[in-house]
Amino acid sequence: MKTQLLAVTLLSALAWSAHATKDLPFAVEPVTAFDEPWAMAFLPDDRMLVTEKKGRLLIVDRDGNKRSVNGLPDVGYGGQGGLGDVAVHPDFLNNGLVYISYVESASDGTRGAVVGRGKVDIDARRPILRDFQVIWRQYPKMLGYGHYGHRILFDNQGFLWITSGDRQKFTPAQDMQSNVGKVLRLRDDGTVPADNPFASYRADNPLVDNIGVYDEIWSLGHRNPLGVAQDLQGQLWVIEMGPLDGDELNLIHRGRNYGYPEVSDGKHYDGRPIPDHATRPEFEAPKVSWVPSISPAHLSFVQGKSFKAWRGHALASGLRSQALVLIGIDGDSAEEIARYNMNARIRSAIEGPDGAIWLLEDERGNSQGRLLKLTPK
Ligand SMILES: [Ca+2]
Repeated sequence: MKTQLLAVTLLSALAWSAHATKDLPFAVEPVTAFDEPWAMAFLPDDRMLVTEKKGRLLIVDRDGNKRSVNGLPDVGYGGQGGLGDVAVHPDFLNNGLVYISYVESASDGTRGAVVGRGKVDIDARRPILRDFQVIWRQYPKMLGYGHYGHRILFDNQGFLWITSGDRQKFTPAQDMQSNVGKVLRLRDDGTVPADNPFASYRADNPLVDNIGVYDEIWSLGHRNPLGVAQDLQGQLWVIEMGPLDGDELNLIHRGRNYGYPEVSDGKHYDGRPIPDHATRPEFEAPKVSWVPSISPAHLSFVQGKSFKAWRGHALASGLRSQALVLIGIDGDSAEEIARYNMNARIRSAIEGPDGAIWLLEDERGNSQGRLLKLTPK
């Protein structure tokens, strides 16, 4: 009886899987799986680094073989927090530098995201994160377990970008005495470039000089920005999780205010309305806003090595929408052009050096999140 039930379950699972993928314009190959995966980044040799929220960093080859990197800092795991993003320094082949973001807990129970960097010899028999140092902290630390943001990106000029979520506290996104609810631009060692929009603002205001965060800010008024990527023209885009509906794709301009929590095309979870973006033209409006929401968890752009028709398009990973969302970019405008149902919450989607598109699923219930390899049919 048990065997029969198992056989039926397996057959229906296979049938479901065939049904789920037959209409997709790409083949889907599961490669391996992880415990609460959050982010991935490619290494120069087409291996990748993958983070798991509970605090593991893994080196993964194309066949899905994994090796754990030792020596990671303690992470404040819980809610939306834990180990977060991972990025590889543009000069990794010479300096071996790997950047991670994670949640740091203070003794009084407050938390905040931090970004740190260390060196990894990825070919060592037992890889270790060495000379680790924290180079950035969310300020101030706050109570609560959500909206850390903490995506990190190196742009094509070598600047380090950090997205910092509003920690579910709303108003700090407009508060220039905090780096919460902002998009930040730093050098690779965490110092502030002199041409940041508010760098001189700090210098001109000795009373606030000890705060030390104004100068990091590139743009403000963000809610929970979970994706940051540069398009093929070099423009910077940020995708952010809106409140109840109202997710946004924003083209990021120097020193601009993106409006949260003063405006949003969504509404608060308790039903309170928020004025739409259109009512306050002084705030930068999103290029795409999603009502209902897609719950975007990540953003990347496609070079089109294998997926040639997608060249220049953006990929947004959907959690609640369980979708891979394809977004067309035309100059400074954008629109959703396709949505592929993946039947799983998608954490991340990145085109690899091989031209395949790699998807990282979120964990689902007790199952692990899979790494999927997408190739054109
Ligand atoms: Ca906005």
